[in-house]
Amino acid sequence: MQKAAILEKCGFFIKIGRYKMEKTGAEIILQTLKEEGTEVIFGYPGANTLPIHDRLMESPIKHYLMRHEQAAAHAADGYARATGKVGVCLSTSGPGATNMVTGIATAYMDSTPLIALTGQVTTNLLGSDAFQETDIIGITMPITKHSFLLNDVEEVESTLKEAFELARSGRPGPVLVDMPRDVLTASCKLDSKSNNGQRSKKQHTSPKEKLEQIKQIATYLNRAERPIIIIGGGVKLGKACTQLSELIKKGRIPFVTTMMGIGSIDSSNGFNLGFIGTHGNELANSTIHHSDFILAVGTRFSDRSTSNIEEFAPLATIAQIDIDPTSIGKNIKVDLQLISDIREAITEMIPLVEKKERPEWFQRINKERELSEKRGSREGCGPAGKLISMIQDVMPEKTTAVADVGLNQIWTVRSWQPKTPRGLITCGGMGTMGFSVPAAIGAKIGVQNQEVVAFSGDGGFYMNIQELATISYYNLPVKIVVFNNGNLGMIRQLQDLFYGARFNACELGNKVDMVMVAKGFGIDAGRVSVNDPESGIEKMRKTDGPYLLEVMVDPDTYVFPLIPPGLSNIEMIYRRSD
Ligand SMILES: Cc1ncc(C[n+]2csc(CCOP(=O)(O)OP(=O)(O)O)c2C)c(N)n1
Repeated sequence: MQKAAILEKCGFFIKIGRYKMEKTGAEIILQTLKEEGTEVIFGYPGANTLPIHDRLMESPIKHYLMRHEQAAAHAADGYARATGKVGVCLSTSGPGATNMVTGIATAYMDSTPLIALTGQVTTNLLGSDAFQETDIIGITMPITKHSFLLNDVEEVESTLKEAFELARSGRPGPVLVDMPRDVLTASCKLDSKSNNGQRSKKQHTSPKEKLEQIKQIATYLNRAERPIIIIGGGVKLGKACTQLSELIKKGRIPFVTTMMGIGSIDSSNGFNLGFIGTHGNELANSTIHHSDFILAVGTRFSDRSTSNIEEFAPLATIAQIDIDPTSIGKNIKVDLQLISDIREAITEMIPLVEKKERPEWFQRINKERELSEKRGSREGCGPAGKLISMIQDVMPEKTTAVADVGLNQIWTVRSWQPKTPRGLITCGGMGTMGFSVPAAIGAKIGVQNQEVVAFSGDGGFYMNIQELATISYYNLPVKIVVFNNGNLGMIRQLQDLFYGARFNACELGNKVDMVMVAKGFGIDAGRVSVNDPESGIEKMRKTDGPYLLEVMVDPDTYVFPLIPPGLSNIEMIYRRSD
């Protein structure tokens, strides 16, 4: 057999110029991505994705070569969270695809719109344990909105369009498209079986029913003496921040947020009581506890927000609005429900909400605020929190902060005051260590005119340390702040408080010279003590390119207050000795 014929049979051959009117699967994918607004792909190649990488050379879409597929998914996730667009990541089959799984699950838990493209062995080998074959569809079904296998080149365009529609519609989330190599190299006429991604849109509630439910919620809200609004991540995703802000101001209703909801509404309007949950603000938790009516918008009441569900908001009637029917009543029994686009629902509710002063409710809240400040609950972030605020003070107003996981995450989300809904990015649902650096790469590429600072602990930083090479190679001016306490700090705190200070498997040690490591990757770096950070912050600020600031922290620096596991959200502890 001739070489060309052999290559074609093996699914390697790209038929350039042979079928002038036809396109290969790879070309169709890139053209559809472009039509769907994709400007960048975060990826890592393998033999099974080479047909795409080859065609990418002629495409206006820029491919960023990450150093690990997990990081490619986090970068696409960070890009999506920073821009509101759909992020796209690409890996090869087998190990490349499984490496992306953690990143896909992270996006799924926080409803980030993402397209994960995975290479796959040729269709004739599917199910034969072929080299680098993995059933990535089976693996990812529970962590995607849907996972598609491309069986036929004629389905490529319509499937990809459907994937985009799914990723961004309703409650957004990741969608995986698995691409056998022979489908990428086969060709067909474009549009042959296309349905242009027009899915039948499910109507869950009739408009009349919906209006009735909106009226009912507004009536409860107007009658309530101690109402409160809980803002979840769905408010940003549903682009309902302005409308909700208007409703809050009109009804003078205090609000709290979940961790994902932080930054949705301008905190300086005086109605923000902070965020709720295990590591939330005391005032937010206690106000929820005493409220008589809760309007929960775009939140699924995760266990991290509610703590002990049996004792959550014992006095309140609860109304929940969400676009995702499966989120309604999923974790907490609710009294009133509305399945709806949040922006539409709130817009319709504004005229129905009465102007009220609520002097007694605010008096009570202010008293509680004073008490909690006396108990010292605001100082729980200590010197690390101060350093984060100092960094925010010297950075431009629209700087985006990306938090990792651990004590550093709590320090960051409690201390960084986002000025825009997308000004603080963190992974709430999965709590994935190693998220911040790759997500900051994606965010920086998405919002190039804005500064991006990643905050991490030493443990999380090691988890995707290879991405320093990506930052350095593309000279991305990302700033990285690593809190180095030589420990898995949050684990250490839990062992200290709840396991009789029997520390095990939490010490990382201080043998690694992070400044030298960063410089080895070609990134300028400096080290400061958390108590004396000015010079380091200034150097970081003045550096045009990427910069790593290593911040030395005492391992006994913890985060307070917190709700011990299993307790209700008013049973917080304030110090080690409580
Ligand atoms: C991938 C992953 N593995 C394990 C955990 C469990 N975990 C949560 S916080 C934490 C410690 C984080 O340590 P570090 O990154 O040093 O941050 P610090 O708490 O010291 O700020 C660990 C191990 C996790 N969230 N993610």
